[in-house]
Amino acid sequence: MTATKISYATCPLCEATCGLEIETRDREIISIRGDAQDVFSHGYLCPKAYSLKELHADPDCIREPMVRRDDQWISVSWDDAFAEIERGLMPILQEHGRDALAVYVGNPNAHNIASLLYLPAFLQSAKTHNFFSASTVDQMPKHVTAGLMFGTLFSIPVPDLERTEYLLLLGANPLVSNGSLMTAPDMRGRLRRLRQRGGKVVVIDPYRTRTAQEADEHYFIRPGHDAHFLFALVHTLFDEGLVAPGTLTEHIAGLEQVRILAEPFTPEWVATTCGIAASTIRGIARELAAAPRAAVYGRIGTCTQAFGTLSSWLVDVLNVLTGNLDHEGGAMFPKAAAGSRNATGTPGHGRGVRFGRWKSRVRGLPEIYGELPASCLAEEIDTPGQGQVKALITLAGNPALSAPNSDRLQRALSTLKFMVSIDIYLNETTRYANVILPPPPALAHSHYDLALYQLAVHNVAHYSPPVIEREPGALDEWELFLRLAGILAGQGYNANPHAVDDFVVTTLIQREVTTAGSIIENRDAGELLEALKPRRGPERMLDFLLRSGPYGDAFGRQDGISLATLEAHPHGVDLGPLQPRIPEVLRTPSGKIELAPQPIVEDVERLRTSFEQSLARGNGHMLLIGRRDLRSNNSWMHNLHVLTKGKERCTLHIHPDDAAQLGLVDGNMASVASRTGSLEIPIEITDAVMPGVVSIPHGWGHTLSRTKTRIASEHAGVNTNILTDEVEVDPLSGNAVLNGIPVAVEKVLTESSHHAS
Ligand SMILES: Nc1nc2c(c(=O)[nH]1)N[C@H]1C(S)=C(S)[C@@H](COP(=O)(O)OP(=O)(O)OC[C@H]3O[C@@H](n4cnc5c(=O)[nH]c(N)nc54)[C@H](O)[C@@H]3O)O[C@H]1N2
Ligand SMILES: Nc1nc2c(c(=O)[nH]1)N[C@H]1C(S)=C(S)[C@@H](COP(=O)(O)OP(=O)(O)OC[C@H]3O[C@@H](n4cnc5c(=O)[nH]c(N)nc54)[C@H](O)[C@@H]3O)O[C@H]1N2
Ligand code: SF4
Ligand SMILES: [Mo]
Repeated sequence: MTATKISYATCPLCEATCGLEIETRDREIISIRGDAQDVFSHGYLCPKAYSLKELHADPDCIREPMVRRDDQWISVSWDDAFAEIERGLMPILQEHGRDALAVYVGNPNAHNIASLLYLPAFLQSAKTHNFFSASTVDQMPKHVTAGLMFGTLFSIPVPDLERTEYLLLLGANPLVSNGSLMTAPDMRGRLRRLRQRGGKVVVIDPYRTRTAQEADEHYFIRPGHDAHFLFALVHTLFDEGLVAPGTLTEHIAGLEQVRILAEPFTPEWVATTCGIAASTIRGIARELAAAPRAAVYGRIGTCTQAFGTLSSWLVDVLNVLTGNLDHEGGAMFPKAAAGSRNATGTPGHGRGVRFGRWKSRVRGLPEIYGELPASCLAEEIDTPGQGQVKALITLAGNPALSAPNSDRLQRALSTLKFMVSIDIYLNETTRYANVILPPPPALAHSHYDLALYQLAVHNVAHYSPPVIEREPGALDEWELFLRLAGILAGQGYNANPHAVDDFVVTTLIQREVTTAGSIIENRDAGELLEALKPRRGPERMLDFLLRSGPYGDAFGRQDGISLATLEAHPHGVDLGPLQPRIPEVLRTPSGKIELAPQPIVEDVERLRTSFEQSLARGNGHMLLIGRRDLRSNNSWMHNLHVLTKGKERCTLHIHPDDAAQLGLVDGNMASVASRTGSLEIPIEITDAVMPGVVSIPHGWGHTLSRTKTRIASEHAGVNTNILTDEVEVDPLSGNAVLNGIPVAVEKVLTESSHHAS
């Protein structure tokens, strides 16, 4: 028997980036533990990490390329799969143009270095305007405000958790989600320490979450009313003379405009709709102003709603007005070792961001950072006319469950002429594909969190090589991307990915040496390319990004890091606590923090006039929200016994008062109906949810035919996105509204199956 081996790697499952210690024998995982020496997570793990072992051995996982012939899936060679894609896809593009292809990129790509590095090249070859991603069912409002206020899409301030003394959290449940746009392993430990040093945590959420239970104070808010509430805080700060941006003053533009915009939002007015008393609002504003180190943080509950961008903007406005932005213990800008646009080029100003360079064909919604809203995907497929989408490529995405109005989207997917998926499961989305390409298993490729370290509460860099050797003949994810790119670029199905890779890295180097202010400005590109040898693929790109990044060795010109440094530190490299970065971090054309960007200012009127509408009450106006569960991960970790065993979790949470009024009984079934559809679901009565609000988790509903996820179908649940409405978006970001959906709830008289078909 071969000896066992111990490896260290980063958990790829959520944004916390915990360090794993993994024992393997050949390609088998023997055990997974927290890496006690990890510089960031210090051994912390959540229950999901252990499930990587079962995931790795899941018999339902796709291991070979598959081609669908009618309703039969057959395994084929890689060459045959790519040839099939070329035969299926290219005639459609030749006949109908490039926009006939849509691309949808799902959440796991955010954790995948190959995707992050090679997606741009792939999209360049695809040459379609119809690019969609999970970002517009998630955090796009944060990218919009980051771009407009600070100049780049990832300039998102994060709470300096290690030093803050007052944390106001809205629409986030980091004790369950393990944090988002705030990379911080062990949120429970971090919040405990915050409180132990005398700090205070206040949670604003229509649900009394685990995070709320651990906080000092929790207030229910009516879903979708965060912008009202936050504006009332801003109003109070001005009203009571508490605005104190301190050293930020010389770096901000638009302060007076913010004051004028906040004028109508008195706490008394706002209290009538948001459900939080005026005295409480004033109290929170005063505490926020008085705390020496405070941070306001808003996450998905504040993004996936009709005022997502306004709410996200107001979060940062409050951090500025109280002088906490960019200050120790406030909301600070991480400085990532690689790939961060606010750490390259000339410090202090830049080109800023521009949106709406093209519009979606059917609804005319603007492009944001090259993307169109996922809420538009169905209509782009099912609305005939010039430019109609006829083919789709999904990359690690399950929009059939995760995007709004999934019934319509699923119907649309069934009409596609050709579809390709890179995925590990035959699931609700990939069942419509003609070809499925499997990536290597999670632990069989290298890992570096290019995106998430840009959001980390402590500056770290951690690279891990593959823990498990790839099966002979299996392709790495970057090779999949580049072979698809080769097909789309007209180079044929067997174009050599290595040649494309050389081209991609040369372009990258070329761009950096001609960037004013870069630490490798004016260097010889050919020489640098030579210096990266013999690396290739993501490792070569990463080495380049690290060496030309803010801690880089500038290819020998200075003391600094390279990929070799990270390879020598298997538990990660600690790059220190967050440091103040203003004005250097800014990339706005003015070189200022834009406190009142024009598009945002123009949207305030919509908020102001939304009051009447939001006063509607009663059944038909119950508001549906989502919830996350520690042992789940969006739609795709339900095929694992370790995570699904136990009591059913896909239930309707409803307040006892509402249940009594509607005659609902715990454990019985309720029907829930919205504009887009209806479903039946078991009732769970709990006063953790705000009266007038009901909650259903997303990512369930594994009842569909022609899928192959055996365990998931035994714990099927229902798909809440049958109820969410693709028509409702946050206009500035195009983000889907997935919380605060008006629904009617009724008891189901006959005891019927809760499995929606
Ligand atoms: N109602 C409601 N809807 C929501 C949300 C909500 O809160 N409420 N949340 C939204 C959010 S935040 C998000 S991010 C989206 C997620 O939306 P999606 O990204 O569309 O969905 P996921 O469930 O993350 O699906 C991931 C897909 O990738 C596959 N996969 C897993 N690992 C890998 C891998 O290593 N490589 C490849 N190639 N494939 C892999 C899985 O099989 C699955 O098909 O859902 C959104 N939908
Ligand atoms: N265990 C687990 N972890 C995950 C995931 C998972 O599915 N399961 N998904 C991952 C992904 S893709 C993401 S994006 C992150 C998300 O991470 P978080 O943002 O922390 O997500 P949630 O836990 O859904 O918390 C959102 C909270 O918003 C509340 N909420 C709903 N509507 C409103 C509203 O209008 N206003 C306010 N103030 N609150 C509202 C909900 O009640 C909920 O408590 O989690 C990641 N981590
Ligand atoms: S918290 Fe996230 S990164 Fe950490 S072990 Fe759990 S799933 Fe993995
Ligand atoms: Mo997400």
